[in-house]
Amino acid sequence: MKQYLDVLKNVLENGIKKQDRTGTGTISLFATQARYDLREGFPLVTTKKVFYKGIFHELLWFIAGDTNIKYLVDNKVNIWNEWPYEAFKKSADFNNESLAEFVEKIKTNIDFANKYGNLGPVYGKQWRNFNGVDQLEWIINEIKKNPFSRRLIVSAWNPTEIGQMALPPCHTMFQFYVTENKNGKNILNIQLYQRSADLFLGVPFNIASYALLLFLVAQECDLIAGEFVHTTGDTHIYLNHVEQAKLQLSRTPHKLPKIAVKNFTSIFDVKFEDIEIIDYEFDAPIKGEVAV
Ligand code: THF
Repeated sequence: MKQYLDVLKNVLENGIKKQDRTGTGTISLFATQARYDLREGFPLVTTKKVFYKGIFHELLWFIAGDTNIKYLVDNKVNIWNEWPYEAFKKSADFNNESLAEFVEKIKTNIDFANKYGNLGPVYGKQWRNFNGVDQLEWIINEIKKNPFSRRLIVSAWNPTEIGQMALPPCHTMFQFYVTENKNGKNILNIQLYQRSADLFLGVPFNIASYALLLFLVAQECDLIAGEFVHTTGDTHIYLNHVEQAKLQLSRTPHKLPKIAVKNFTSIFDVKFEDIEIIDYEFDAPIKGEVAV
């Protein structure tokens, strides 16, 4: 994962200080690109331990079209809790509950989860129902029927619904591209355009998430998973992540793990338990606060 470390280094060295919505402050650089070839291994950052189970649950949650944090918290994935909690704090029902108490209520009280666990029409909603269009189903059929199309695009950026989202999408759109392979199966590639990239916390998640999406769509369409091209707009390191980023840069990347999905029948029926990461070698975890 030298590519990831190169972007981290580039932003640390060339980024400029920039104020941001959360008030944390960042070092930021506009427009970077990194390429990860899945034929060389699964791109999971190795210079810190990455909570990949959370990433896999999150992707299955997107694919299912779900936008309520209940599925995530039921599966011990706590990466989206801060946003509905902020909304709950502003509601009439708020009684000084802590974030942990809020999450416990989401787990144990279904009416509460329905009322306060929803993030609005975020990723899952747009992938599966963008003003009535099931983009994910459409794109899979299109790759199968018309693999060399130049229109293999899914957009999560829906201006008609942004106002209702807890957070407008950071990964705004992706495009597939099939490369002909005379010696075997054709190769499926994906490019993500991410408008805002939290390099230390979010990006290791985002890379692994889109790599898994590429892997699953390739399985579904009987293609080989090739390159994931990660293009980022506002590429930033929060000021309270700078030391963590430097620590990571002092480490040497390990060889990449492999991924396998057992009992694959369809991308819409993948079970979390069937996704396997093989030979993941990693360095010690590094903590960092998420900016809300
Ligand atoms: N907001 C911000 N500021 N950064 C983001 O990366 C981000 N996301 C999603 C939505 N808003 C965002 C949420 N994704 C973690 C990782 C990904 C997130 C949010 C939080 C996180 O805290 N990771 C820690 C702990 C993981 C754990 O063990 O629970 C980590 O060390 O990786 C961009 O998609």
